[in-house]
Amino acid sequence: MTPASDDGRALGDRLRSRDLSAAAPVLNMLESRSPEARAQTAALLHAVSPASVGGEAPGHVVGVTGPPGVGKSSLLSHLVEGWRGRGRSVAVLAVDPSSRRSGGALLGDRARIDVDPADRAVFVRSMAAGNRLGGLAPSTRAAASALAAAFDVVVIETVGVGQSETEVADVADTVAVVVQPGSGDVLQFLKAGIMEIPDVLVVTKADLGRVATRALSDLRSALRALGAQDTAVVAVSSVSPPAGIDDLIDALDAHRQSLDLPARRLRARRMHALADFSAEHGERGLRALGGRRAAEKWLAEQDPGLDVPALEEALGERTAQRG
Ligand SMILES: Nc1nc2c(ncn2[C@@H]2O[C@H](COP(=O)(O)OP(=O)(O)O)[C@@H](O)[C@H]2O)c(=O)[nH]1
Ligand SMILES: [Mg+2]
Repeated sequence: MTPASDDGRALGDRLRSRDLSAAAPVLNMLESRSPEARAQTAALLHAVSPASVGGEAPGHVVGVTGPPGVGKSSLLSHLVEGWRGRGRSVAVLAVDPSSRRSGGALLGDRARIDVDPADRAVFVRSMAAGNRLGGLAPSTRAAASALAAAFDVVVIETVGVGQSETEVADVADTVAVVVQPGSGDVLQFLKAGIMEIPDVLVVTKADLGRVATRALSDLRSALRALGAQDTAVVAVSSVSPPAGIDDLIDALDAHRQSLDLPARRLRARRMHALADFSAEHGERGLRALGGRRAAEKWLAEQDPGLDVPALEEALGERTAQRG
């Protein structure tokens, strides 16, 4: 027997009543691979679905992504403090590439996200990465949507830059791409159209001075040339005295305000179901759906009221019909 506190539906109810202490058992359940946990996860996702919550989960899901060493974790320590200063509860899911076989070499001198351990309105968890750089494990998608029922802000920190390398845009309401001053990669990707225009661009290490100022102006002129001059570009420094943190929080909030949240969340649920389906059934499963593009197209035609477990079930039924 599982204790009642580990029951998926009970945990979902706790999140819905904004019981932040549910976060740790929720993550334990989502990361467990037992068959029992799978059924409980479906119950949890149902309990935090819009139909159960009575609308989209209130939290702001923010993706923070960029190459290793750019300063994401250092920045998050300050962002968490800034959000707390505004009275918001924060959960951070740090997707850890060290669990990948080749990941160790990427890490260098990595900072940890530094938070007040006594603050119960802050939850930080490292999670395994998906199969590709920038890829998310199914448990991270589930965790983000579940925790958004309870926390004011849910951050997913991922490593990656460019197009094929990041899945965080499928999950987050707002994606901040973090740029290293003096490295032209994001600029080149934007100009070449390889990378979709992020919701917010962040230039880190503003304390480095001119190289950071240049990165800022180069990005702004590239955005203007692309007709995306409204995209916020914010410079921050995570060394004392920290700078730009409030501006960044304001920029993230402004994006959230301007967003069609139900549309973005609906897409996130469909992509989540497809990701879970392909994690379970692999390439063969996708082929049985006629390929990824066809599956996405079909999902886009389904009832917007379906939650993730229902969408997964529908995908399974579709392979059975086609097969
Ligand atoms: N000068 C300077 N160094 C920074 C800043 N932010 C981070 N760093 C350093 O950059 C390195 C990588 O930072 P980290 O936060 O681990 O980057 P992540 O891999 O993107 O999470 C560490 O040595 C940090 O001390 C900053 O604002 N200014
Ligand atoms: Mg980091």
